[in-house]
Amino acid sequence: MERTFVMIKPDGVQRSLVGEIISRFEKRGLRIDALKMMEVTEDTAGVHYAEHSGKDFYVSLLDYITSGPVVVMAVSGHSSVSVVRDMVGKTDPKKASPGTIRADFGMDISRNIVHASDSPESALRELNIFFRESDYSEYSKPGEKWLYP
Ligand code: FUP
Repeated sequence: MERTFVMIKPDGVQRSLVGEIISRFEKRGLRIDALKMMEVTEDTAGVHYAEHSGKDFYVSLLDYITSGPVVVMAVSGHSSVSVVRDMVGKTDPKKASPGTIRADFGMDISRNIVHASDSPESALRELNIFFRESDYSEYSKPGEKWLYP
């Protein structure tokens, strides 16, 4: 099992897409291990998006991510990092494949609805920014053995 980090960004929350997005992961057979709604502080946003510091879109990216509540979650399953990235789609919704979250619900790279970690290393780093060990729940899902023999 692998765990990845997902954030439904402020536009996803404001457009009432929280249930739709979580539902896609659940129906795929992934497991939600931790989940919360929160507001991201400027400091936390800076840590999360440190790799983009100095880029031309950095300031507006931080403004956007701190502009309203987000929903953060830990999503687990076999190869969950790449499976979830594939479900989320390319960074620019205009270039994302139909059927992905970003393509199905967006058109604007600066309002691309959802974030998902791009590697197992990023997943670990990002999960540690938003969650502590006691936030995670462990449970098995009926059908899990069938989904992951
Ligand atoms: P992703 O991993 O797909 O979320 O994409 P990046 O880490 O490259 O970018 C993080 C966020 O910065 C994107 F979700 C949207 C924003 N961004 C822009 O606004 N403009 C750009 O040219 C690139 C990224």
